[in-house]
Amino acid sequence: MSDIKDKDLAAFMKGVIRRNPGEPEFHQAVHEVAMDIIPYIRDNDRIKKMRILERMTEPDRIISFRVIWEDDAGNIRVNRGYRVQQNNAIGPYKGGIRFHPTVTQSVLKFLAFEQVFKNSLTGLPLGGGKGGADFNPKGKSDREIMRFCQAFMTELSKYIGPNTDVPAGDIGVGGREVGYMFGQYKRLTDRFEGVLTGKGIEFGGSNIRPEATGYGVVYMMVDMLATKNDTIKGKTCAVSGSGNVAQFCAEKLIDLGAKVISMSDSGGTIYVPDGMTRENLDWVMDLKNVRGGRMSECVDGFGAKYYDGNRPWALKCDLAFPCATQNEIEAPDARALVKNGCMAISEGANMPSDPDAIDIIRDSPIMHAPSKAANAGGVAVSGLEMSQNSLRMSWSREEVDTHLKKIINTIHSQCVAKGKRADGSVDYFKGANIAGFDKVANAMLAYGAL
Ligand code: NDP
Ligand code: 2IT
Repeated sequence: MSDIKDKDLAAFMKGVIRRNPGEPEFHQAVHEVAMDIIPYIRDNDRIKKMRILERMTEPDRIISFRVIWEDDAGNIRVNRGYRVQQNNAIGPYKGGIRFHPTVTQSVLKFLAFEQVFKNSLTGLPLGGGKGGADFNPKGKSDREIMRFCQAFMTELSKYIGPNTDVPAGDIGVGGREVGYMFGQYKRLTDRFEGVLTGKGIEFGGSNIRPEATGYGVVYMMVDMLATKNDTIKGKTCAVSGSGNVAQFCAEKLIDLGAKVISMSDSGGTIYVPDGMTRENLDWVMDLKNVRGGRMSECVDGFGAKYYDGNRPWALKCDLAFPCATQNEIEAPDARALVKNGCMAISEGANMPSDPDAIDIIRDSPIMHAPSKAANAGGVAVSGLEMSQNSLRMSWSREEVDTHLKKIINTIHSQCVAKGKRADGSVDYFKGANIAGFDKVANAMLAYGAL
């Protein structure tokens, strides 16, 4: 970041890097926001005097704890758990839990920081947080997963609550893990309350929550294409990932008549030139959610082509949906997307495009919805799950889906309102950053200086 031209931005980033050494993902996420916000607040003396942006980059607190559990062979295992409570200016801390061996404090801080802006964009009263552990769920038995989740919650339960901090799922944490964690919270506290979202439908979960992130990513694309009087139908779509977000992104695309030509996991990518059928997707869902298999098995499963390397971005596509993990679109990937005439990208994963890729895409005609806008459907329906828990009600699939579409549509409108360029095109990154910032900043100002 040594080549930053804006002097205020360079000074600000220098401070962030000094205070948070060795946290490159966090620096990247803050830089991506600050490059839009610093020019935006340049003449706003009140926001500058009250140090709002500086305060937003400092988590309210970070809890880090030891997680001890026993594997099936009777060995004692030690992992590190975290909860980053970033900002609760507009509501209780809210954000997922990630179980993956690459989890570090830096990764969770970037996710928690992003979550603050995302949650603000939803229009719901949700602050931002994120948690997780460096636990690798791959190859673990169901009982090992259960023991880990229980051990993790034994400590986490001290810091969360329905009006304090409400975790949910993320990479490596789905309905099963949320169930184990909710069960342990209930056991420890004797309280049945909306302390986690993404719960099973039988114990306070919301309809459409499993689908919400993936569906929302596609609804954002629908709204972007509508600005060009275009639709999804018949478009060739490259999807990465094969987990929760990728699966329901692919499902909605197939429902809307698009051609899904790829999915991937950390081992490799499947290529289906004529587009996946609903049956192919069901096969993948069973492979990933029930059998715990690898995408390479799709070759025998339904005749997919397969190549090593977990990125589909060199495949010619009209629309791209990164739904795996951070920094999965780098400069060469971005160049390939531009060269192949990709029209638009809707980000399902958090921060999937690295800074060089963002620059390349910004200089191209590609419409590019950032994760904090495009994948906000997941946390938005989590917010609706909290509402239903408070009301002791359960809304129908249709009701929740209608809310979800409306929320994404409003996020799209906010991006357009705050991100419109002089030539009429939209900088969705700038729009999302400014719209997300405004609400949190105004709340912080209302609370006064201390
Ligand atoms: P899952 O655990 O269900 O799936 C993750 C997918 O991404 C798998 O296909 C996995 O492959 C792949 N993946 C994970 N880490 C890597 C890596 N380091 N390199 C390559 N591939 C990787 O997670 P989700 O679908 O829930 O999450 C995917 C993304 O969406 C994440 O960025 C998450 O933060 C984001 N997100 C999730 C939301 C949710 O509601 N679940 C909401 C908003 C955003 P493999 O199986 O080989 O590990
Ligand atoms: O990144 C995210 O928005 C999530 N993992 C979902 C968070 C939530 O609280 O539903």
